[in-house]
Amino acid sequence: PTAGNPIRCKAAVSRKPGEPLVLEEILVAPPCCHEVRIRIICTSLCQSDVTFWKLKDFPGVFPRILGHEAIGVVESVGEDVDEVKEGDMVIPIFMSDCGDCADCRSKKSNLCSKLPFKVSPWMPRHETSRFTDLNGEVIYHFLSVSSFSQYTVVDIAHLTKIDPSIPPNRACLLSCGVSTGVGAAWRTANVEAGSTVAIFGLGSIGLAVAEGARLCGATRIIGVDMNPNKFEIGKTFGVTDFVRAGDPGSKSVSQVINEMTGGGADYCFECVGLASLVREAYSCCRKGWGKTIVLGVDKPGAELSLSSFDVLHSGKILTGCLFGGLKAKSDIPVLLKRYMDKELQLDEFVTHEIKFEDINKAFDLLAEGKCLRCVIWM
Ligand code: CXF
Ligand code: ZN
Repeated sequence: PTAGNPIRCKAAVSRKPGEPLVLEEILVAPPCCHEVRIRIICTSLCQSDVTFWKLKDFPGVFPRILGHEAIGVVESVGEDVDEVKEGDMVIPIFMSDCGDCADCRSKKSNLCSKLPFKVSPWMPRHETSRFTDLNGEVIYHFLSVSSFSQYTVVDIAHLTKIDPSIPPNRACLLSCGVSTGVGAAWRTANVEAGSTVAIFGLGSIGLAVAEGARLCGATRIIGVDMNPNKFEIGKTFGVTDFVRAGDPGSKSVSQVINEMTGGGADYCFECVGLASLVREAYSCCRKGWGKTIVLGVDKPGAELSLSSFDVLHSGKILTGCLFGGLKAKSDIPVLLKRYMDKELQLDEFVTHEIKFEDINKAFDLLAEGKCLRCVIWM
């Protein structure tokens, strides 16, 4: 009978920025009201974990438990939780879907205003921690998920219940990266059949955008990357053309794409996290109707520069999205079904699978650019 009591389990604790995670025993408190304690089955490493692991000052809270792309089983629920019960399979998401604020009720937004997205060290609703180490010291949360622990506590607004028949090492990809990319093409851009798409950066997010664009029926999918080897893997996800960035040649990437497409791509996606690339994407987006979508995360404070005159007579749209603009509770089950129906590819994203004990290896693999998704089994 674990319900109602603290659980002692293993977690990979990030004690100092940029230093290897420390596998240690911790205590996980029972869930408070509107919260759920889950046993993580598997988790995978997303670039945002690495970004925040390395950041020295903002928001410098240590020790903390990173990880936000995962799948788990409900161990126990707090008061006022009736959406899930013990034994249910759930996916945690860093974005909330409360279901009753103005944003959640609108079809047009996935930016919940009841528990708005922030990089907080606490549980989202009660602003306290559920983790302590064996010396009684508080361990902080990350993105409302903290999945690098055998048990974690997640607010019900950040959980989506799923059909347990999907293999966990595939379902966990829908928790962040793949959903973000596919969602950006599907929900945010609303790519139509026959469109031309340009994707800046062919990491997991860019490839997931390609996958989403392919499912939407895009006929031309142009991948842009500094690494020419990315074209091969890109083809698996529907990339039809490749432009190498950073070539010392005379033309900029946007010039090349403008020429290739006779005036720009219908949809451009920035998936690297460089403000300068957003400008590049915007300038090879078709005048009159082109849409540029920002997915990449640049350094806090990074600014965009665009000519006001160019924007004035462009007729283009520039926007960004979190989690691809998806509403977690209603859209994840749709993606999951498309995987089960063999339409959406997930297997191809999983390049590595490792044991929890080896979690630091996942950081090395991602840094070396050798992996798309590394699934970590708890
Ligand atoms: C990101 C989205 C942008 C801010 C940091 C977290 N989400 C998931 O990887
Ligand atoms: Zn992520």
